[in-house]
Amino acid sequence: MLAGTTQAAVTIPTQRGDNGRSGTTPSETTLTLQNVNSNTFGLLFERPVDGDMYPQPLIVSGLTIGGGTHNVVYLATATNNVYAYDADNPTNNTPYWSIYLGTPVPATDVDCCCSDIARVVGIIGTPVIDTASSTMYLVAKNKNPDATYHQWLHALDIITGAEKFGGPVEISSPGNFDAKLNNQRPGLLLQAGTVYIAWSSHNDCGAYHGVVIGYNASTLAQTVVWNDTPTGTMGGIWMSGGGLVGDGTHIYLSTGNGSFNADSGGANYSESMVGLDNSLHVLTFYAPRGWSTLNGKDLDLGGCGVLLIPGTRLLVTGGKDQHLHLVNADNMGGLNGGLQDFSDGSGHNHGGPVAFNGPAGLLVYIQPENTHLEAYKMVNGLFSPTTPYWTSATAIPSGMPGGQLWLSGTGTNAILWETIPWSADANHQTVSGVLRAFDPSTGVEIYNSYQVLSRDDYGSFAKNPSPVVANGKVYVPTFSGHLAVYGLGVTPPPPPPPTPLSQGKPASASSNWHTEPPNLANDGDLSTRWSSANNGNPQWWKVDLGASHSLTNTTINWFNSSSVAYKYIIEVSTNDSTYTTVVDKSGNTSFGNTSDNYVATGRYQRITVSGKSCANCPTSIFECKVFGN
Ligand SMILES: [Ca+2]
Repeated sequence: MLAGTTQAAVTIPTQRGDNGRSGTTPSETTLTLQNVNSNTFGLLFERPVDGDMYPQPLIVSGLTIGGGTHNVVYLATATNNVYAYDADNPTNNTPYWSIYLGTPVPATDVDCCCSDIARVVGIIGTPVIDTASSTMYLVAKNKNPDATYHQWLHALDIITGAEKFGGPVEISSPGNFDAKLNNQRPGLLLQAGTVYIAWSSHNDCGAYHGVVIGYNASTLAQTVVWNDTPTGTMGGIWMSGGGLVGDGTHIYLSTGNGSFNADSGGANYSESMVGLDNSLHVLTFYAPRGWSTLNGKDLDLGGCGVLLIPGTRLLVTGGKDQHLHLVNADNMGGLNGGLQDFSDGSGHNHGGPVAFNGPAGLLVYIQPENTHLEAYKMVNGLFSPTTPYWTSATAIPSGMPGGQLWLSGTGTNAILWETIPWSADANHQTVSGVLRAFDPSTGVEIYNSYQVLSRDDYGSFAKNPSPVVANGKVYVPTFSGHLAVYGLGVTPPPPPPPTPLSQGKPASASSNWHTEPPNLANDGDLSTRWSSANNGNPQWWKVDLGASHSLTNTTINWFNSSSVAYKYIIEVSTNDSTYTTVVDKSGNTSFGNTSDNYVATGRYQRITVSGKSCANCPTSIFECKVFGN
């Protein structure tokens, strides 16, 4: 913490910060709309990791660890590595502890149609931390030397990394769960002393089921299992890594394509939102209008994170159907039920929505793929209207997955953060990513990591996890082998090079080749040039600066400068009639571009070439740049 700050230390123990999956840090006061800009905010430091960060970073503040009191950031990767790093000290690049949880599964072992997870499948879902018992729960997927596949629930001491409670325990539920086919994608939920874990599949490979299994957080004993397609198939619980939603006594989730007969009393809940009690009994469900059409086109409802809008009993999610879906958590309404279902763009929704009750009222933000970041206003528990309150003008990439959001601060100090691919489609490949920050009331971008790319680039976009804001810093997971940490106090970027006084001003010459007129020597383009009409000497080129200036330097990019020495003088005039020589290089025998300093005042400048080391070549200049005030 910086001296003088009074901000309470923030802990982020679970995916999106809390069991409602709000994705917000309301207590953040260090980062403001005024100081988050590329002059003061940028990349502070990185923490190395082995593997791609599908899980979101977690933060525990004020921990007694490493011989002191520290804020710690916990990182997990698809290679089954877990790290506990200092969250603040830029130079402390040695983790307090790290642990390797065994050989992950090659992605090609479990994919059956196309690449989804980039390289290997180890830890994918975001772990959950119980700060009361100092325990982190996570699921690792392994391939053994005998080519068998396994998944294990680990309970790690967050101070030491040691296994706790007799763990790890191997996950098993015959008929419901398959260690190879099932993909532990959603963030884990810790609620009522139980760790709830959900699974989808890899692509739609094999005869899998969507499944939720609960384990006693103190004994790691399996306590409850819910199969969402017990008499059918599929119904994967993906949520693009979004966590199972909990309110203390209920669990909410969404499912992908597969079997469905819940509307006729059956027990199959594909392509639905489902509310369960803590014993995993279904209490309520929602299946969208046009269910069978969506299902037939692989337009899963369950491909997006689910948000319990803070202060309400409303759940909102997006679908691959390019719609937002709003339901009452206590009575979702069954097939064709729900409160609202309307188009929110031209692509799938993946990263879940974030809500903010600020100066503009209650807004819900989402960035679907192929669609600009947008905000929808809620009035009296409904989206009103169902068209965006604002749509950001910031450019978007083409293709998956859209953006992953987080909101920090309150009132007029709130900032909406986003990670998103810079320009390419991250569906089946790893691509460059950008961190962006917006004014949540207007959608105006205030910062992005490409503004000073040499300082702020984080590398490859991490698919699934959102950035996390805690204690004045922004933690950005990547697929580039590190966590990137952003904050205040960076070195400002160097000022842009001055524009020459001469650029674009009227130019003339003693002669010119018909396709290479004088203005091509001061058009700001190093690929175009003025050339004399023939090889004879002398030749001159002249520019009218438009007004008298104090002049300090002339830099010339000569044609064929690496093999031709130009003999020249530079003259300055106030009236285009009387010229004074300010640089005399009439004896020059050196190759290369030239940069000459001098002190002079004038409106006109003339370069006269009296000779060249090459007899049979023209006088030609790519760019002549005159600098001054
Ligand atoms: Ca040029």
